[in-house]
Amino acid sequence: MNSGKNILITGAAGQLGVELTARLREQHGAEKVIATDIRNTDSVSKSGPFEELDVMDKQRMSKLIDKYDVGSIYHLAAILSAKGETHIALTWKLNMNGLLHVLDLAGEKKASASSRHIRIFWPSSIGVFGPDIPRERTPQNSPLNPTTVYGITKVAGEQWCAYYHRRFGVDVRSVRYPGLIGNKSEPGGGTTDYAVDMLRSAGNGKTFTCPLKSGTRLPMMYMEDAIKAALNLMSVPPGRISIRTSYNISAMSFSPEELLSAIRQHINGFDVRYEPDERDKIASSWPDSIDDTDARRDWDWKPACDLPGMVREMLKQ
Ligand code: AKB
Repeated sequence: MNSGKNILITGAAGQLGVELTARLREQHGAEKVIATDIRNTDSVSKSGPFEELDVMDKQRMSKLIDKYDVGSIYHLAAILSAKGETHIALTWKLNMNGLLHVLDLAGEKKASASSRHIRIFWPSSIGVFGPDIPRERTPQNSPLNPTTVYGITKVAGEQWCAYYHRRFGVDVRSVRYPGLIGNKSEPGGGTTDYAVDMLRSAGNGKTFTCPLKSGTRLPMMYMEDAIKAALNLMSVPPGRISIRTSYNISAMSFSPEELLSAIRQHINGFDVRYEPDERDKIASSWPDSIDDTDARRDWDWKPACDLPGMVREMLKQ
């Protein structure tokens, strides 16, 4: 068996990708972490190896895996929920084909003469859930009836991960991320992006126009915890992983009005105007909060940052 030495990240210039690339380069050395994205971005191409990669190009992905002796892939490239609704066919194509290429290549290279073993991290999302779930502490095994094309790709993706693990022994691991909040990179195209945008407006002293109703609660997570979840899950021995679709994970939950009052602890005069749009419909079909008992049991998942801590960190930076 040959476990490749290096790490490849797709979608490295995205919101999670920028911060995960930086952390992996700190931990393993810049030359061991190959950032890829559809376009070259200084945020990831200046600090280490970078290759342009469209995840729909399986041949090029295969060449890069061999060229860099890749043993782990963080496959992050995807179109998110709000943008997906205006690019339906592309979202299906990119989100599904990208994942299938990664899974297929891991299976093919494991079975080939070089017997290369590749461990994969793929983020799923609370977007797998739909309006028929218990909204409080949504259990791991709830019905998966999403209302968005993004959610459909995540449900199908979870099933493909379990299938490739069962059928070909591909070591793929996944979490259902809530909305992610960080300040080193821009979110793009998500329903939960409003939270980062509201914090930015507060920092810039501007009134924020909120696309969600004041009371629409959603599960959220500070970027530090999101990175910790990915790295912890990727580091545990395969035998500890009992869920090969995707793990529920949770950190905090809040509505726009709860975020507003947490921001007002620091910036008294900050104001929000509510103009709910299509994003509120998506958010209203998602959980209020998540039950992450299985992740806590299997790989000791525990978030560190709550709402006041997240707001403090975001406004500081
Ligand atoms: C989105 O809002 O689309 C994402 C997600 C929760 O998956 N942030």
